[in-house]
Amino acid sequence: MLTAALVGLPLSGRSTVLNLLTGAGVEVRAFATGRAETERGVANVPDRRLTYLADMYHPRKVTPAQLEVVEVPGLVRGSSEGAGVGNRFLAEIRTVDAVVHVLRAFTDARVPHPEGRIDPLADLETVELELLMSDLGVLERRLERLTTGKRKAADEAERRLLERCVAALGEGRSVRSLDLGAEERSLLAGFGLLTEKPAVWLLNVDEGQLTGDDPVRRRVQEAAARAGVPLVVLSAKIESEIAQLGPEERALFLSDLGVEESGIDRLARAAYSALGLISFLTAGPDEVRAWTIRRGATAQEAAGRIHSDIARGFIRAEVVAFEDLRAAGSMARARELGRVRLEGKEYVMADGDVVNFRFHV
Ligand SMILES: Nc1nc2c(ncn2[C@@H]2O[C@H](COP(=O)(O)OP(=O)(O)O)[C@@H](O)[C@H]2O)c(=O)[nH]1
Ligand SMILES: [Mg+2]
Repeated sequence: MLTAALVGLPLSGRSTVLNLLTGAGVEVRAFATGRAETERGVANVPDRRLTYLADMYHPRKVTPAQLEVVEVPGLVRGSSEGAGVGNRFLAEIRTVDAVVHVLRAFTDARVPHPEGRIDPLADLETVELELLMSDLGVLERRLERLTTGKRKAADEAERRLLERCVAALGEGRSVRSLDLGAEERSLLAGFGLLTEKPAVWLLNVDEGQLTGDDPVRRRVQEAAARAGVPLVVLSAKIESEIAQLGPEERALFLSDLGVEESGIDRLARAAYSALGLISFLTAGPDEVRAWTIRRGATAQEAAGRIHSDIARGFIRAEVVAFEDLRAAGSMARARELGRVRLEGKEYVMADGDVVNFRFHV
């Protein structure tokens, strides 16, 4: 299962968001206490296609896609140089697959901001600088080894690549922003560079900042568009209230806010998508289920997600796009309309493909 890390300054709302995503029951505190462990949990990725298929098949079980979420504690200004406990956790972020930057825009006198002012873009810069410095340290140590050791021709390509990365970081640019080929990316993969990981920004706002022309929200939206990073705007406080409601009240509450979906649901899907993941679906009277694959996975790889025997004995995949199935109203009708295709091993799966694999054992 792939992992997304919630990263941010203390008291930005990470624990609140982790609880909302995973129901992990992590303690939420109004003051930064310095006590710090990595908290983790598993989040369901909400998918309305599953609800629709469940209405169609009345299965015994509905299984959504999932991703792991961890809260990275203790990042403050100076962490990469050993301030606070942050340095330890920078190493921990190296193992995750994507980073969610939790940015505080809410104002609350009972929750003191560690830097004494509300400025989400400045907070982002503070945290990104720590990630950048940490990457710089990793690359410089490696470069030193490459230049002082016996110089091998095979190391030359790596050395040039690392120098390019170091130059970018030195100018305050992330490794993500570099235009790298597949070979270069795989050379870098082992370093777990923090600024190379896909990112999502989460702006945690007050209720009043959710709608209308809020200048803070607008500035962050513009910066996200410039950086090409997906942005989710939500109020963790309101999301916590929504989470207490039953399904009907919840729908009413959301329609009062003028939205169809809670911010937390949007966040889960944004992180899933930033991780490069899509879902294919299987449906029957036993189970309706979303299965996670990488974007670009083939039908045979998808079959292997369910069982290695299905991949090995793969004959054909019967595939219908979810939207085609919905338009047809039933699998039988979709078949009559010629919407159900037979695909081979090499077929590249699309998000929302409803699939039945034919295989021999
Ligand atoms: N007013 C307000 N308070 C919030 C919001 N999100 C979190 N908080 C509060 O801020 C404090 C710190 O939240 P927490 O999730 O523990 O932050 P963390 O340190 O980043 O894990 C807690 O008292 C939360 O109740 C919000 O959207 N609005
Ligand atoms: Mg916390």
